[in-house]
Amino acid sequence: MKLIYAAASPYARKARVAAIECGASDKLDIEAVAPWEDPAGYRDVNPVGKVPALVRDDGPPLYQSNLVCEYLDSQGTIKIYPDPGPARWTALRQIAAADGILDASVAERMEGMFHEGDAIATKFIDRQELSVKMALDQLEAEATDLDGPVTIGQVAVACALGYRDFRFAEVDWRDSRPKLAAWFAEFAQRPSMIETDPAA
Ligand SMILES: N[C@@H](CCC(=O)N[C@@H](CS)C(=O)NCC(=O)O)C(=O)O
Repeated sequence: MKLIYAAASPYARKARVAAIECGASDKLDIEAVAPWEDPAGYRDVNPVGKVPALVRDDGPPLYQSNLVCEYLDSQGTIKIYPDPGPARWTALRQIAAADGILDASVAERMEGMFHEGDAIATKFIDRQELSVKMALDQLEAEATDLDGPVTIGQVAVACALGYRDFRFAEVDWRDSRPKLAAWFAEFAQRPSMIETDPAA
């Protein structure tokens, strides 16, 4: 199977980290694309033109990072999606917060890329930053839920925090969130995170 990704994409990073953590990376080829350039044929793989996408050996391609991650988990040797029960809801809630941070951060970045000067909608940007702040505050309040064996929830949160550091380094998130900062400092040292670091 083949994972189609872009090195700077935090959603694709989530899939790459998940593949490594669940032990599926041996079965995985990876191919970098530039989604914004609409590579020829890519919309046959992912009609909405985004990364990541997964070309499977046993079925049609999968796209949308959480779907890709869940399939990778089914192909791996170590389960990172907890079984049904409270731990699974905790992990899925962490994904919701992490994806919320990413969706708001990417939308904010797009606003800056596609508009200039007075055309930039500051009200829109402020709203995205509020979403990021509130989701980070939730993760800080629930930081003990991030302890324990690696789950997809931890992977998603780490990739969201990594994206903030990568694209929004000037906006400090650590000072008022010491537990989240300490957790991330440790998680960021995992080989899966180092190998997929967009800044490397
Ligand atoms: N919800 C999607 C978001 C993926 C996404 O937005 N990827 C960006 C890169 S960070 C992309 O490919 N953008 C190209 C586009 O929007 O056309 C997922 O989880 O896979």
